[in-house]
Amino acid sequence: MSARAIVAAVQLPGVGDAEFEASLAELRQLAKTLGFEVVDTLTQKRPSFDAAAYFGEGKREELRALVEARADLVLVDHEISPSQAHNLEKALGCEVMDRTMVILEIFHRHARSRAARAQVEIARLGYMAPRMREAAKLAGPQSRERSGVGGRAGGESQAELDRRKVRDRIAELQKELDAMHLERQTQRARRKERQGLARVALVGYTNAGKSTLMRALTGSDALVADKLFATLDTTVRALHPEGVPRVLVSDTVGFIKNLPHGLVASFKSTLDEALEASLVVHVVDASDPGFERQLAVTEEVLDEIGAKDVPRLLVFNKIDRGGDEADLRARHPGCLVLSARREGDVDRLREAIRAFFRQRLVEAELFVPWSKQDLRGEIFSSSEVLEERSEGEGTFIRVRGEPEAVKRLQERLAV
Ligand SMILES: Nc1nc2c(ncn2[C@@H]2O[C@H](COP(=O)(O)OP(=O)(O)OP(=O)(O)O)[C@@H](O)[C@H]2O)c(=O)[nH]1
Ligand SMILES: [Mg+2]
Repeated sequence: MSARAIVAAVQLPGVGDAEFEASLAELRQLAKTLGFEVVDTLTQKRPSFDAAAYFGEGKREELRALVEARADLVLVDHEISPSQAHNLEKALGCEVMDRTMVILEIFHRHARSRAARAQVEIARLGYMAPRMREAAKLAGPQSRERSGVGGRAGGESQAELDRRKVRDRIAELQKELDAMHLERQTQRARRKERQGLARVALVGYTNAGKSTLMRALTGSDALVADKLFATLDTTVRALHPEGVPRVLVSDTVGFIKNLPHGLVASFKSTLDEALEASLVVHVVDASDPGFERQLAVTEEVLDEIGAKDVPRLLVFNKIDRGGDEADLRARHPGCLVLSARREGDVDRLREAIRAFFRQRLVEAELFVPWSKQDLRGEIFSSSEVLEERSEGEGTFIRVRGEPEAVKRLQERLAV
């Protein structure tokens, strides 16, 4: 049987009803992703969070009665301090998870690759460390005595020891990640050499349909799921059918409101893919009532990771489920409105991507002497051959390709 959860939140004065509701709905979706059954929602308007226990005393009692009657845990729609969490748990007599912890838990469960797992663990340790300190503080002085046995460094408390362990572990993971990062960079550089520079990254809010579009565009088998953060690793595939230039598409981790800061930092390297792309396709779920906010959050995170200046193509997806197409077009000039479920729509997106990369192509005439005919393979694979004629000392080949690819061919022929 799945755990029963109550979703609970304080509505602060500056937060409108629609925004508040959307955020609660999102937390319910997050809870569902973790396999919880959400049995109730409890909210309270307050000028600020209760400093000691997030909710005021009356609400805490109401919540406690609800928990006793029908729930196993409470999910709070804010990040709360370690002592607030601890006091709230004591008052309610059940486990309390805040929004950050819920998201971290999802990332933890969905992480597959070595890199993603290490990144999530760093973020989790960063989140847990102050909470461990809080628990140790509350455990009192006996925890200090415990550290005396076993001949550990004199006077070091259990909490200090734990803290050092956490720090060491984070440093160790970071070292691993740096090594993986370096390896990825080398791979990427090699890929660039071999396959050219036409890169497009699909980015957007979680559940917007990035992986669905990835599948449709590339014929790959990216994981698609009606879950939040189904994708944690970047995958790269060629746009299908292949053309010139060969375009590589990458699918990336989704964004969310209040993405825990530890995660923004750790997923930065994953999102390097987006930074290196020549084109960012920003996918938005047009059928979601909160899509404007989701769009804004994604733009913010893109800014934060330094992708502000990468050319953007805005794509409103899921239009088959809802959304006002005319309004979207009027308000976001140059956007595409489509459904990943309609083949014709996906063709339009593919064509828009191709058109973007075609604009950058240059034409050049290469002279290939007989002694360098072994370069023909490279010429044909890295650019489009428009015309070819043999004359005297070799062949003239007229090509169209990416500026970098053409330049590389010219350099190879010059030596
Ligand atoms: N009706 C409809 N559903 C869609 C469309 N595109 C995607 N979906 C559904 O939306 C859900 C999420 O799709 P994904 O492709 O996994 O979304 P994502 O952006 O990759 O999500 P994360 O990896 O979690 O960030 C799935 O259930 C899809 O089948 C669409 O155009 N129309
Ligand atoms: Mg995905």
